[in-house]
Amino acid sequence: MITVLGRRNSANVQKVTWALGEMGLDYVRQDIGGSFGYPEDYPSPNRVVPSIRDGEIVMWESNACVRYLARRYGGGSLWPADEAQLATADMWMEWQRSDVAAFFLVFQALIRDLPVSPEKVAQAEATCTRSFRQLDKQLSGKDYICGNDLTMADIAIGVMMFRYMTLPIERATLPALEAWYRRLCDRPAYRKHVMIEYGRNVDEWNAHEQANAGIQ
Ligand SMILES: N[C@@H](CCC(=O)N[C@@H](CS)C(=O)NCC(=O)O)C(=O)O
Repeated sequence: MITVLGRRNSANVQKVTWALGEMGLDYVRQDIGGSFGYPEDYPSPNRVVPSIRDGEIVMWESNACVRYLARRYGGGSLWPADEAQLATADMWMEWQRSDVAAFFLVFQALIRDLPVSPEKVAQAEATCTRSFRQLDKQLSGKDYICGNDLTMADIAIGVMMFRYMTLPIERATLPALEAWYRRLCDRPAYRKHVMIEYGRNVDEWNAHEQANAGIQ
């Protein structure tokens, strides 16, 4: 049985649970991180979530976990069979790590009271718009990032879209990205694992975190 270590409201944990949901795999999730704290034997030395266990394999770093699960269990679907699509998926997963980090700052500042100046938030919002324009271009004429099917790249980037689309911020008009987001919203596993209410401030955030305890 696969074990996911991490609270349900973490976007990085959601990459893993959504991927497992798409592949129809059973797993057990433990509430760790945030207000739940960390057990002494938590695998990741950085004490961030997620980590996963699958038999002898213990690992962390959300995108590495998604790649591992997709390669082992999602051949031909989340892990594309076509080499060109696989390369594209891998590339966009790296893009997520390097180019979409600004969105985390916007989210943390608006909902979780991260102490940053309004100027820094505005700057990060502009960076997000620039990055999401690049993604909009990639998605133009396609259902998903690599073509007609959902892959691990959609998972790594798509987890952030629910928050991006529902935060009280100004958004540029990005037609292909918006159509992709609607497609994600039609997927039962996305609705279950990613479209989770997060509240409007840090108190509501913490209340939602606790309310999600124990939900797989
Ligand atoms: N590079 C790591 C980042 C993980 C990360 O920053 N996770 C956040 C939640 S999204 C976290 O653990 N925050 C502290 C906590 O929840 O205790 C990954 O992709 O797994």
